[in-house]
Amino acid sequence: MSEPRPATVIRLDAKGVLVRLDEPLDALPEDGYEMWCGVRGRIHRRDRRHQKSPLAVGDRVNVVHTQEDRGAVESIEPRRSTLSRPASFGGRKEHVMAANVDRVVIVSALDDPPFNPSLVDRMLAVVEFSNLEALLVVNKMDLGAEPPAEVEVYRALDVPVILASAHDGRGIEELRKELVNRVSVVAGHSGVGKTSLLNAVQPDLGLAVGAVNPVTGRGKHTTTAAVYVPLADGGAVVDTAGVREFGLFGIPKRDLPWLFKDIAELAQGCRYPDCSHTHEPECAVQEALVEGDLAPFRFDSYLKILESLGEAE
Ligand SMILES: Nc1nc2c(ncn2[C@@H]2O[C@H](COP(=O)(O)OP(=O)(O)OP(=O)(O)O)[C@@H](O)[C@H]2O)c(=O)[nH]1
Ligand SMILES: [Mg+2]
Ligand SMILES: [Zn+2]
Repeated sequence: MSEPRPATVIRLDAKGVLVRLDEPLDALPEDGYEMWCGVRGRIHRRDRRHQKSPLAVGDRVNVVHTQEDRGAVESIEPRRSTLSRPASFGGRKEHVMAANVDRVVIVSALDDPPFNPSLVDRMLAVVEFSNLEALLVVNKMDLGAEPPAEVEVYRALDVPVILASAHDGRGIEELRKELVNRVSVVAGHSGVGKTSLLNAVQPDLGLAVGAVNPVTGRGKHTTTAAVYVPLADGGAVVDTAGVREFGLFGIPKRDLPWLFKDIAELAQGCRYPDCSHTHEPECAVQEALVEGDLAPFRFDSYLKILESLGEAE
């Protein structure tokens, strides 16, 4: 049997784990980079019992070639970052959507399905908690004249925003530049055009896209599992399956005020250092709301998450 070689997990399904080797191997078909692997029993589940699966797309692994186009995962490297959500609503198991990423590209559509600031805010909180960078893409800008009003609020929070359309090509060059030489994960509701944007950035990808259901206005969950796509100019992107809800995994309720940058900054003026900004006297966040110095939609998102964390605990 051959010696272990470093590789990246690019897909996971019932057939096993598809990896991309750092260096091609002559014995493998096509370009020699991809190999289907099983996972050796002894690494299965070690340290990752609370996770839906011990491996995630983006994981760095060491693999051995066994026969034809197949091999086995021998060991898993520690992760430098993760983007996670609960494996089920209110569940205790973690679903790692992508590992070893630098940046989360939050995609929302201008319309069809409608722009959803509360999902953007949830994802920004998770990005902050996970020590990742955020990039917001408002796709389908061909469907209207004006960007959503919330965009200015995000820019003021230092979140870079790209106004794009996978259909007419605006913003695509800008997005391509942002994706190069780093690893990004693209996330958002089904049908917002995550996969269409990646196909526009790199036209030879040919990933499947699906129409939005005209009756419900929702996407049809065309992308069913995360897939890691190396980019021609360097770097990689993980395309993910659209989410209906973006639950927060492992975030203690008391940390939430610090994950909303605008609220965290205002909170320095609150009387109580552990102010939840919901009922306490001399709350600078409440004052800012009255004065118009905090966007009401941001506070609404904060409250909604606070309530949902209350239910889960
Ligand atoms: N008008 C318009 N439609 C778009 C644009 N981008 C994507 N679409 C359409 O939106 C639908 C959904 O696109 P997908 O790329 O499959 O969306 P997705 O976010 O990957 O969806 P899931 O894989 O289900 O999570 C398709 O019918 C696309 O043709 C755009 O910029 N403008
Ligand atoms: Mg998709
Ligand atoms: Zn307060």
